[in-house]
Amino acid sequence: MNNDSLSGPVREDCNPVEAFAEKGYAVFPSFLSLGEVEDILQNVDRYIAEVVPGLSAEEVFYEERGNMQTLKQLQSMHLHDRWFGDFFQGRVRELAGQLLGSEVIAKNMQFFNKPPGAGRPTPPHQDGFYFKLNPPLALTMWLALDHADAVNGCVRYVKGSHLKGMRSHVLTDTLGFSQGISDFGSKDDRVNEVALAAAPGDLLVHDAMTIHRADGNSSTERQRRALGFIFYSTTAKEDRAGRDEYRRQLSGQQEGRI
Ligand SMILES: O=C(O)CCC(=O)C(=O)O
Repeated sequence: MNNDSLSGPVREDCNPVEAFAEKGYAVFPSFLSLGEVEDILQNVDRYIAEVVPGLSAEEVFYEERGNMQTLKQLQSMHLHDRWFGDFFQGRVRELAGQLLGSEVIAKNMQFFNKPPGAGRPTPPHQDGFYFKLNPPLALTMWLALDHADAVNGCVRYVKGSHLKGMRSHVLTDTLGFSQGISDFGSKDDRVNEVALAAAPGDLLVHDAMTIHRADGNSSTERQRRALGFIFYSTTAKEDRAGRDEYRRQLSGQQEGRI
């Protein structure tokens, strides 16, 4: 399925907190200036050159094993580098608190890439399935570092899906996105899916229950880089047994792939 009616990240016509509550996502065009994005990209390059060589396989994923050109995901960047750690505590954290209406925990900072010609699709999923929170009060921010569109795999949200409960998920063979919705593609999913084109500096934010996915990168030259920021509300409690079971499945999957 490929709904190609692309929406650009136009400024919300209502209050972003209300848009977020109603649709399950909100868009913040030009959240960062191009200069700030350039600064991030330089630090990403530095991180890849200096920090990545010392990280474990759970924190660095490649589309093709051993091929550095196909780097697709970095986990927990805030724990390994002061610059990213400070960034995580800044404006993004303040916005997360406003959208969730509570104090927040800055949980995970990620780098997502879809390398040209190699970037595979992101399976449809709800982040809350991975987070194992009760209640599932959390959000994810997705900050575009390149132009993202239907060709190189922009993010697609199913509007209003955050109000319709947790769908069943099954293990996928996509490294970095180990769970996908088993019965995705209903009429409701298709009618409500919105593909969000984004420019460098645009920020997309989605609720932990919002269904989202992305196509692969079918361009031959363009990367599709982004930073992800995950915040939990302090009012949400982690279901430790559920989380441990999920980690067990994930490590089983990684042993088979790496
Ligand atoms: O970058 C992508 O393709 C998807 C990212 C994602 O699933 C997320 O930020 O929760």
